[in-house]
Amino acid sequence: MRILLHRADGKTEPWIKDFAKYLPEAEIEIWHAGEKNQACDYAVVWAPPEAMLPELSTVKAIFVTGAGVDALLKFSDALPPHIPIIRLEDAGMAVQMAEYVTHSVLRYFRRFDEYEAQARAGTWAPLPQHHKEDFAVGVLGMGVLGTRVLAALAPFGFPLRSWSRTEKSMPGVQTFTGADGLDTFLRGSRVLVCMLPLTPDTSNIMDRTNMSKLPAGAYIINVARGAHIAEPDLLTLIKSGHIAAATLDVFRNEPLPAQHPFWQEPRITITPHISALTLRRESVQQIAANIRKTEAGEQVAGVVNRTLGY
Ligand code: NDP
Ligand code: OXD
Repeated sequence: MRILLHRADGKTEPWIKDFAKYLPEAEIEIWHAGEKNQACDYAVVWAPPEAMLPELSTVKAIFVTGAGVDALLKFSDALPPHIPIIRLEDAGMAVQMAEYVTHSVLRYFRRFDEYEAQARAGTWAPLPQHHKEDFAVGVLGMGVLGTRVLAALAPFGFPLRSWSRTEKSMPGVQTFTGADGLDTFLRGSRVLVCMLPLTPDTSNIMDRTNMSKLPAGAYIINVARGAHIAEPDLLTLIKSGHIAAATLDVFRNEPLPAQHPFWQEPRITITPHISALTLRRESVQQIAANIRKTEAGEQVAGVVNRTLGY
């Protein structure tokens, strides 16, 4: 069995070693632009270059080394529809998301962002505490990662809400769906956490109209994709005070360009797309298990619905 691997960073050796450990029967072929590759059974990619599409169109399945598949699905029209695209489910990312989002919610709830600014200014001034009942946390997207984040937040006693495409049920979480549900969901969410996949339906979902529905003094945490947020609208609403602060891990253009106004806005906390890193060993183990299942004709989890875009 032959697997075609593409890594944009060129660091393929550790992946080859892990595949040798978890799928020793596989030979790994590294994709290089302009070179003739041997025919492969499977491909393992994250954000493949367009030039790789001919090779991606002949494999039995394409495995994506991430939870989001937007960087591959932008080429969906060029990829034969019968080839399954299989994403990572959790593979060590869910607990990282739980850490990141819990940290961010607690930082705002306990006003540590304001205390950090005070400390820089040499100011000693205890602030009034926020109240949990005024601090509902709303999670957009209740999938593999969103559900884990809600579970991590549950012990702290925040009112919890979620919004998804299909109906969900989770003890202690008020769930919403659809366009009508979104309106009610937003109006009651003091902290809005975005954990949606990027699809035509979710692009720009956090625009001026929707962010204006959040209660005054709301907080935004975006750990999904930059294109979920209309960036100029967020700046306007932060400057007006309607949005108190935002923590952003993802951006339309990454790395965030040096001239981007977000860098100058102290109420925006920026991290470089690290909220849940792809863990190589866990990823290779999951992909290897899924390849074995595919070879055995069994169903695998994580198959992307190309019509829905996730
Ligand atoms: P899942 O597919 O498991 O969950 C997606 C959730 O979004 C589901 O609950 C789904 O609803 C909901 N959803 C999708 N479309 C809509 C819609 N139109 N309206 C309402 N709800 C919708 O994905 P994961 O939880 O595994 O990952 C989520 C995203 O997180 C990824 O797509 C990726 O972009 C991002 N991510 C970011 C990382 C980072 O480091 N910043 C790392 C990993 C992931 P339903 O359940 O009804 O289908
Ligand atoms: C992912 C990511 O989607 O790392 O897995 O962004």
